[in-house]
Amino acid sequence: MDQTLKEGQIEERKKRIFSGVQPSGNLTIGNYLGAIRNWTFLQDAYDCIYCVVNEHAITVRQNPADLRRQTYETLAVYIAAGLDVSKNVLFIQSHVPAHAELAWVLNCYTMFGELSRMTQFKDKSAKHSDNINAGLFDYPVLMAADILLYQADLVPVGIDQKQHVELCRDIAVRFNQIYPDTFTIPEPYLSKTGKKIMSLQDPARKMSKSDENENATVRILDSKDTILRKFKRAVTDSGSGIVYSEDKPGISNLMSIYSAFTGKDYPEIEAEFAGSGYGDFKMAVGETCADALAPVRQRFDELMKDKGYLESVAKQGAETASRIASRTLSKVYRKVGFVTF
Ligand code: AQP
Repeated sequence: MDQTLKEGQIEERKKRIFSGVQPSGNLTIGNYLGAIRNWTFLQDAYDCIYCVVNEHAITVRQNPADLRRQTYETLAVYIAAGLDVSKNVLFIQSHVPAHAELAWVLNCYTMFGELSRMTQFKDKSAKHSDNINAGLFDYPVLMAADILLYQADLVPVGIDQKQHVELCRDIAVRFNQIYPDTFTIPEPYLSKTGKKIMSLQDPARKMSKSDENENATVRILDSKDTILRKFKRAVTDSGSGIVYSEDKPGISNLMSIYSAFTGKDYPEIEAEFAGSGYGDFKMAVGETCADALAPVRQRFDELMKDKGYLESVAKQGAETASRIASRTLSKVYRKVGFVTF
C-alpha cells in the first residue's frame, strides 16, 4: 500500500523492485542473464528502480578514468538491453548521498560476525589480499541501504548475491523489532535460468567481469567473432555427449547458457544435440549468444554517441530516487533519535 496515502484512501501500489550492477568492468553474460535481462521482463508489472552501484565498485581498486567510462557504459547497457527509461528509474549511486548515509546507520545494527561469514568477502579478500579494506567488509551493509531506502519488495539478483539479500532481510527485521514499521522486508528474486553462469575456463568458478583471463568471460559487448572464439576455447569435460550432469560441469555450464538464451530445457537440448560432438555444440551456443546480443550491442553504440542523453537519464533518475530515498532516511533519523529541523 502506498504509504503516502491518507487514512481511508485505498490504492494498491505495484510491488517495488530494486537492483544494481557494479561498473567494475565490461559486463558479462553472467550479469546479463543473471540480472539485467530479467529486469526487462519485470518492468511492466513492477515499480522498478535500477542503480549503477559505483560506490560498491571502489571496494576494489579502480582506475578513475575507467570507472567514469564504465559507469556510463553500464547505464547505456541497461537501456540497450531493453529497460525503458519512462518505466524504470535509472540512476548512479553516488548521485544519491542517502545510500552512504543510511549505510552508516545500518552499520550500527549489523554484527561483525554476520559480515565475516559473507562468501563474497572471503572470496574477494583472497583475491585482493593486498587491499582487504573496510569497504570490502562493509559492502553488504551498503547493499542493504540501497535496497531498504526504496522499501523494495523484491531484489532480482544472481545466486551469488542471494546471501547479501538475506543479510539485508536480517538487518531490516532487527531494525524493525527495535523501531517498528521502518522497512519493507525484501525477498531475493532469482530467475529460473541463468542465475549462475560459470567461467568458460574454469566451470567451478563464477563468470566475473573482473576476471583477468579474457577467455573465461563473454562480454555483453563482445563482437560476434570474439564470442565464437571464446566459446570455441571453452573448457569441456572428458567423454562425449551433450548431457547435463554434475560430472560434466563444462558442458552443463554451456547448456545452462544455451537454455537461458533459447528458453529450452535440458531434456530438449539433449534431444536436439543427440549424436553431436562438443565442437558443434560449442559453436551452436556461440552463435545463439552472439545473435541474441547483437541488438544490444547496436543500441549501445548508438547510446554512447549521445553522452548528453545518458547524463539527462542519470540526472532525472537521481532526482526521483532522491525523493524516495530521503523519505526513508528522514524516517530512520527520527526513529533513532537524530535531531532534525
Ligand atoms: N556469473 C554470474 N551468473 C549469474 N549472475 C551473475 N551476476 C554476476 N555474475 C553472475 C549478477 O549480476 C548482478 C550484478 O553483479 P555485480 O556487478 O553487482 O557484482 P558481482 O556479483 O560481484 O558481479 P561480477 O561480474 O562478479 O563483478 P566483479 O568481478 O566486479 O566482482 C548481480 O545480480 C549478480 O548476482
